[in-house]
Amino acid sequence: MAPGLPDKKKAEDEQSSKKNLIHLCNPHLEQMKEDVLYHFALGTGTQDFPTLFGEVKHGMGIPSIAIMLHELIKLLHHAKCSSVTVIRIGTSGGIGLDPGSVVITRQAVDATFKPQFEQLILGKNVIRSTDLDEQLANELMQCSNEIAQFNTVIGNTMCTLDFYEGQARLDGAICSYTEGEKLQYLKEAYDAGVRNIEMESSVFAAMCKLSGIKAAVVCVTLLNRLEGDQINTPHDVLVEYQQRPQKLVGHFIKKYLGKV
Ligand code: R2B
Ligand code: URA
Repeated sequence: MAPGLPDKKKAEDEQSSKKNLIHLCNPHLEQMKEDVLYHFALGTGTQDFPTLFGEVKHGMGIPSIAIMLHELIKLLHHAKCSSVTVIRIGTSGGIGLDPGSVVITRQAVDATFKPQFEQLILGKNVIRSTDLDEQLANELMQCSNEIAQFNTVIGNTMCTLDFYEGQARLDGAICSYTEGEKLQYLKEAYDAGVRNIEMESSVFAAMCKLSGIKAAVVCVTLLNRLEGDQINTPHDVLVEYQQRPQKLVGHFIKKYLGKV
């Protein structure tokens, strides 16, 4: 519990953090001193689970966001929402930018730098456009200029199917190319206008376009991929970086609602 907070606030905080925890439908577990996860060779008595796994994040990449978007788009339709704008915010690896820079996506491109999203549907390759709303991107850039707290650029975003070989990293479990080949590829990406790499923007752009939803992508870069692959920036710095897209989009929403 946070010290120094009034009792009501403490209780609310405790309740809201409990709400987000995984609920186990088994009252017996609470009575056990230790829980041994036999097949994982782990035990709560011998390992510190929150330290080991507390920061694990599930639900990354195209399949996860596509499933979510199918249902979100249907929800918006059933609710008869109109003139909807959707903005994806998140993290990415930058190319040729100082870490912490924010990229507003001009075009979401695939690993061959084409502004398209390819998907196998009924066994056939279907190619969909990943165009985003240019005016919205410019309005977001204007918001970043207004808050003037971090470097922001408009650039292409490469969307990949994998974090390691798919993003030309040298530190995956498998690597089939040299450092020189990696750097050549990233430089080609840069020359094609790519300023950051992430794993959701292409299907996001394609699905929003097909559904007539105005869309934008705003991602902070956690590292400069021309300088390395590992994300070893201190945790508190990463937390601050991750707030940048939220700050920018928060400003945009307030402006849109006439509150600034
Ligand atoms: C950016 O960061 C995640 C991978 O670390 C992925 O969800 C993405 O697009
Ligand atoms: N997310 C990615 O997809 N790649 C990075 O390098 C960093 C975050």
